[in-house]
Amino acid sequence: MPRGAFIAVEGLDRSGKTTQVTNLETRFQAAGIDVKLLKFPDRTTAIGKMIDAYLRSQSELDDHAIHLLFSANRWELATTIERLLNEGTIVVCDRYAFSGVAFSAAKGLDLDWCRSPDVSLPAPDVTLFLDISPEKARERGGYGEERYEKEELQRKVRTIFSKISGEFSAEKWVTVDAGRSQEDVAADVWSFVEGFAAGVHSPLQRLWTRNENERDSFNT
Ligand code: Z5A
Ligand code: MG
Repeated sequence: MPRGAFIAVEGLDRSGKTTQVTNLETRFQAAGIDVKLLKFPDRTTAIGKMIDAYLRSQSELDDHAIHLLFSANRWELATTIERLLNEGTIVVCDRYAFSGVAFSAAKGLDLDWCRSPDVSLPAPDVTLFLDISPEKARERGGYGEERYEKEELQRKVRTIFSKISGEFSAEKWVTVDAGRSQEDVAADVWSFVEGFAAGVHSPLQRLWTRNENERDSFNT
């Protein structure tokens, strides 16, 4: 029996990730396919509550410490992700480890150091990167109140996402122009993932390890 596909959706602030993952969930469900939507940070866990307080500027943490908490927040769901995939459920993630690396590196931390705590997490079969210019994002109501919602940081984050994307093959990292209408973006997103509806026959890979099909793997 094929396993479920692991689909990550990444992107800048206001790029429409939550809108698009919700739409994907609806489309897979309508097709009678088991799907589970996850969101990182998962603010419901004990670690997630610490992250939430930090993002709302209700607590202060060293940049390395908050980075490790974001990673731990993924690790606490790693076995759940693996179990769901093995049961044949499609897992769709709203942000994943690439956000972790991009935001912390944009703050000035070493890129390879940023990757290390996430090495060997379940690797997405495909990552859809919703790309939007800060100008377009601003048209969507501007940035909010949270710590990272500032244009200068978002520009740096976009540059680092672009660097990360260069490490993956075109099948594994798909950049979608998210500055268009919700319907146009949704049509593109669906065209890239509908092939995964039937499941995946290859084994689940591990993020940033030798067995992951990357052009320029962290460990090689
Ligand atoms: N972070 C980190 O540092 N390290 C990590 O490891 C992880 C995350 C996982 C919180 O993330 C912060 O955590 C984030 C990165 C950091 N900081 N920043 N920036 P979050 O995921 O919880 O953030 P969020 O609150 O969900 O916001 P968001 O992700 O930026 O929004 P979005 O999901 O991309 O967009 P949306 O909610 O779908 O849409 C935004 C608005 O635009 C909304 O009014 C929509 O109706 C509208 N919209 C959506 N699509 C369109 C189109 N196509 N046209 C016009 N309007 C649209
Ligand atoms: Mg969101």
